[in-house]
Amino acid sequence: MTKIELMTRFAVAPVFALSLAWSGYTAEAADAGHLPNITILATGGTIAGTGANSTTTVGYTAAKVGVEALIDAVPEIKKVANVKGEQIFQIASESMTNDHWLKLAKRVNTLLAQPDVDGIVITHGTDTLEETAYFLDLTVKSEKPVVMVGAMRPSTAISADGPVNIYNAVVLAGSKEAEGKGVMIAMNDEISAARDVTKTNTSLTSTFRTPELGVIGYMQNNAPHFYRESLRRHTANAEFDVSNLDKLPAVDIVYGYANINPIALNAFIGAGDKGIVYAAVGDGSLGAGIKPDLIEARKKGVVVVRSSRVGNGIVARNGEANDDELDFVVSDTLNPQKARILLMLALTKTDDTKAIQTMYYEY
Ligand code: DAS
Repeated sequence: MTKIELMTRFAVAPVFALSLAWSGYTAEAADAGHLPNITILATGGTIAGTGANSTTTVGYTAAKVGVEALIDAVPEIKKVANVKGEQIFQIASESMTNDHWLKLAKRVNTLLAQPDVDGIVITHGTDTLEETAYFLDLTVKSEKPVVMVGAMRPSTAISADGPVNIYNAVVLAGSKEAEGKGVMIAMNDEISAARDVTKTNTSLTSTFRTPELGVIGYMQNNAPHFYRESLRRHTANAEFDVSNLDKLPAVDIVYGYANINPIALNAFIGAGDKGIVYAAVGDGSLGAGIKPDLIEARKKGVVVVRSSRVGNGIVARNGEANDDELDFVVSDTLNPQKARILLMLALTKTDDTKAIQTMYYEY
């Protein structure tokens, strides 16, 4: 065992065992004869990160600890599920790409098609966790639970949040109540829906929030407690099939701000983008410095989606711009990074803006 793994096991197991004692964990609670079969797909991130010492919570190295060490650091997992680990990637999630997403979605669908797999947990960096979660929410072809989990403190830190997050994610993925809820995020004892959750703080363990629409439930005392679910289409009820896709249409995001200029937009158009998401100010407002170029982009056949940098609320169709006349699409409540994901997948099906607009109201 490497020094890192020793540190990892040493640093997290006692803390985690203590926290389980507090949560009233009883090994007998799980009926050993009927444990769910859960596969953990590890992709890297802080949850697999290591720091120079136990007080290092920034400036550590992400994506260092392997999936088996993550599982070994939480021995209680094996009392609530039959767990298998796969190291599908080992990257910090700021480096996640469309290619990673396609590979991950295909692997998830292959595993969930197996009768001996009851659910999947994906350990992932927090920086793009919400994006991967939403991509899977639109491309997983199963009702079985898929739960994403990360950590804001490296595995070597005092009170690392990864172990209890992984434990809760495995319990959630193995629970009947989690079926049909879409891709979920289980962190900080909360259960969030992939469509609406977003990272709201650079360093707090409570960073994943759904500011106005709220969490869908809590993890407490080794069980999920649900209070609502998303009304939007997802997973088995989604129309997108990536099984035969090797790449996704080029879609980029242009960020809106005072004194905006069209240089970045026109560079994307010149590079051949099929779609643009404009992260506009306010309710999707188009400043004089960008509107003509967005109109020109549409005339060249690029699908233009008005989203908002504000982060919450509906971008109203025909509100701040005449979308009917300009043939633009609005993102509804999807933030720009998620609006990009839906537009990429929409463009694998159609370039008809009326059909694409309908997708933003259904997903
Ligand atoms: N760099 C971050 C990432 O991999 C670390 C983390 O928060 O997981 O997303």
